[in-house]
Amino acid sequence: MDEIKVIRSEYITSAVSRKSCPEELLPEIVFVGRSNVGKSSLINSLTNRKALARTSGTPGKTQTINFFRVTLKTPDDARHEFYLVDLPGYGYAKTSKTNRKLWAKFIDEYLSSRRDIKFVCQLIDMRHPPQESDLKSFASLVEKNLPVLVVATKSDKLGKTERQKHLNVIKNSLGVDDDSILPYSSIKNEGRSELLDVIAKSLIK
Ligand SMILES: Nc1nc2c(ncn2[C@@H]2O[C@H](COP(=O)(O)OP(=O)(O)O)[C@@H](O)[C@H]2O)c(=O)[nH]1
Ligand SMILES: [Mg+2]
Repeated sequence: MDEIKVIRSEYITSAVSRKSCPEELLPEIVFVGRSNVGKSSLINSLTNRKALARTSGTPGKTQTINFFRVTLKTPDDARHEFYLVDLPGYGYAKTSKTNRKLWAKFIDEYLSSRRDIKFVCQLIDMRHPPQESDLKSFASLVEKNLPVLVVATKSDKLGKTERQKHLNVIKNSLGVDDDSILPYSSIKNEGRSELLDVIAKSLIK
């Protein structure tokens, strides 16, 4: 079978409040995770772009909800448009409490806003067990009845044995099964075609 191709991707806007989210309603695939988990890198890898989402070594900069419009082509030659939505990274130690509360409120409003969210990718750094903030984020998504795919990032940093061990720790601590977790490496593009597959399926049904 031919693979799913990303035939177009463009930055649309950075929203600072619910009101500044795009008016045009398209299906949305959302990405959430701690600062530095590899979210921007994953977005670039998925869209095959070098710097669609800016990556940086200094975490905590993204305090906006960033919308990218992406067009996929499936093997039947059909085109599917969606927004790839990049939420502000959480868990950044240097951020003030007030700031953190504001982010939480904004994210919460967006996730509860009845936009057409197909599913949320909860990114977890595969090298470490989920942190307190990851568990909180995951629980709040589940509580909102949003379908969640756990994406275990930076898979290239682990050897074969560690990899399985760490995946099991993540699965057990979040209580998800094999179908709801996907190892990903933005450097090797591991997991890319699987993620495109999940996205395409969510857009079709
Ligand atoms: N080895 C490896 N490093 C990664 C991967 N993804 C991201 N990184 C590195 O992790 C750091 C943070 O990545 P970034 O995408 O900016 O994270 P964000 O803050 O979640 O957007 C950068 O130094 C990236 O080069 C990956 O899949 N493998
Ligand atoms: Mg980023």
